[in-house]
Amino acid sequence: LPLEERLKRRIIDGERVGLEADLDAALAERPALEIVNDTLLAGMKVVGELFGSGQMQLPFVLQSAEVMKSAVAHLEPHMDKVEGAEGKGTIVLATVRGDVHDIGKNLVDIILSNNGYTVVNLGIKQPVSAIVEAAEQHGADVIGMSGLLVKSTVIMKENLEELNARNLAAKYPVILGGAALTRAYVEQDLHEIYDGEVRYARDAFEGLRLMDALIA
Ligand code: B1M
Repeated sequence: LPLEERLKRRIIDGERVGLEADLDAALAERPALEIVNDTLLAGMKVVGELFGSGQMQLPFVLQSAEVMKSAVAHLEPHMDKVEGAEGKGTIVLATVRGDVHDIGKNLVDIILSNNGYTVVNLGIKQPVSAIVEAAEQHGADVIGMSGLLVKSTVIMKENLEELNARNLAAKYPVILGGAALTRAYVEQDLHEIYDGEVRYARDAFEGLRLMDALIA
């Protein structure tokens, strides 16, 4: 198989042996972020389709996710960093309660960190109380929530209601991302209920553009 195709296959098959050598070969040809976006994410997309249609079982999805994480970790030092842009602002980032998906959230962390933002990454399955505490403790400018399950879209709504109830909505603009969300759900339905700013990020780069806009 050609290199790109082989890398994509490694994600789909959860095959780690030889991964780093292939990534290094790809790095000689293309920037790290392009490898993630065009090749590795394409592999994860196939995994999602296979799993969704019952052709792939959960343990294999987990293996694919692990290989994806190793690949991103290997590529991360090669990603462009905007030097001297530190201290642009702080975001508290979390995968919401009940949800373990964190590959997308961690990509958001990398992109924002590399572009001068301080990211307080709380991890997965975070209750709203932990998110609020961290935001207050770190003087966050923005709260970012990620979640991939349909259930998580409801939790995000509840979390916004909790921020309203604590009178924190005006203080914290919120960025939401994850596969089960739609722009309409966030920018119409959730926008209606939240007393502050709530925005949808389709991918990590839109997350970055939103941070720049919200903090400016
Ligand atoms: Co799960 N899973 N999974 N899974 N999994 C999905 C989400 C699913 C769509 C698969 C499917 O059925 N086709 C489905 C959800 C269906 C639904 O809710 N209707 C599903 C399911 C059902 C489940 C379980 C319930 C399965 C089970 O146990 N029976 C279970 C849930 C456990 C739980 O959360 N309580 C489960 C478990 C797992 C694994 C642990 C095996 C693994 C996760 C490993 C990990 O993350 N550490 C896993 C995986 C890998 C997937 C799929 C295949 C791939 C997700 C992924 O990493 N994509 C996924 C299929 C899919 O999404 N279509 C699926 C790559 C990643 C980069 O994309 O996270 O969307 P994503 O991030 C994007 C954007 O969304 C955006 O930026 C990123 C790209 O730049 N973004 C943000 C995300 N967050 C953002 C935040 C921002 C800004 C942008 O600002 C705050």
